[in-house]
Amino acid sequence: MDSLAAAQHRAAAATAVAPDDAGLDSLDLERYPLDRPESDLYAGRVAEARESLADDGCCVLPGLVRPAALAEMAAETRRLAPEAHVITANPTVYGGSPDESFPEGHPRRRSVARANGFVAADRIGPETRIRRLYEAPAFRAFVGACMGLEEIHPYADPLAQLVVNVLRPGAGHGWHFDTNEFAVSLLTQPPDAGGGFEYCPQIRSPQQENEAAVAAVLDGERGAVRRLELRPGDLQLFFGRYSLHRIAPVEGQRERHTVIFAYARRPGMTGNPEKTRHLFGRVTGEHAAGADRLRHDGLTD
Ligand SMILES: O=C(O)CCC(=O)C(=O)O
Ligand SMILES: [Fe+2]
Repeated sequence: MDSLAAAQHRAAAATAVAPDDAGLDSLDLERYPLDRPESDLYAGRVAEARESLADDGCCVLPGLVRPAALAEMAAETRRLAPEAHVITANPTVYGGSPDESFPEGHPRRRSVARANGFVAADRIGPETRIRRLYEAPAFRAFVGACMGLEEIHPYADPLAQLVVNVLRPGAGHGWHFDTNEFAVSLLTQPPDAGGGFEYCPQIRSPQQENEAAVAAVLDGERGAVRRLELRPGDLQLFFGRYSLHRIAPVEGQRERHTVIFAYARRPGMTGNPEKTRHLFGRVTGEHAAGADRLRHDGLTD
């Protein structure tokens, strides 16, 4: 091969996207070169995300999804939204039923209003842009790198690993912790008003539940609360297992739709059966088989 042909060959090899990574076609790869992990720009994006996560427990990647792909994703979430299972019970911030054996005011004794609906992962087909992006190894590798981890895994829960969160007018999604360590959200349809994301960065840790601080937030204390206005197409990364968070009630006529891409540090973990039944109205064989016991910390779900 002469040197020009060799250079062209190298350039083509460097930009060729592996078939598994076809879902990267939804992203603005000029701005976020997920197809070029060796590039300086990639390293810069990862460094920015890590800084923001360390500082704040949350990070936003503005405009990661291309506008044309976002329009198709929004059409997908609108089509799927009627399949959402709307939550009616009000669990604790940990997802279980309130437990009267805890003292008055303790977060395990208090229920929190939730009225969101989830479209489960098994309703989201392989042809959708949202599923294709979730499945792309290069997307997962980038999310892991931003989180400061060598390797992350798809959350093995067959219902909760990829969901559309649907908030109808008037509905909010009360204070809670997620079971999986980190979540990535993409707003596909903003409401007319309301529906803001609020969070308390790393209010608990694997070593410390910090229930007194959680109770204070439930009592209306705002000192630890931060607020974020997401725009459609921005990707938000945060530590949902450690950062208490909620979505304020949606105002106006339009539903709020987000896609939640869920990841875990280790393979095989699923939600517990009680929480799963509550969130999705059903469980699967994996839940019944007890995969939820694969916890790597002693925290309450
Ligand atoms: O819809 C969002 O922005 C986040 C929802 C959320 O916290 C969750 O689904 O656990
Ligand atoms: Fe959450």
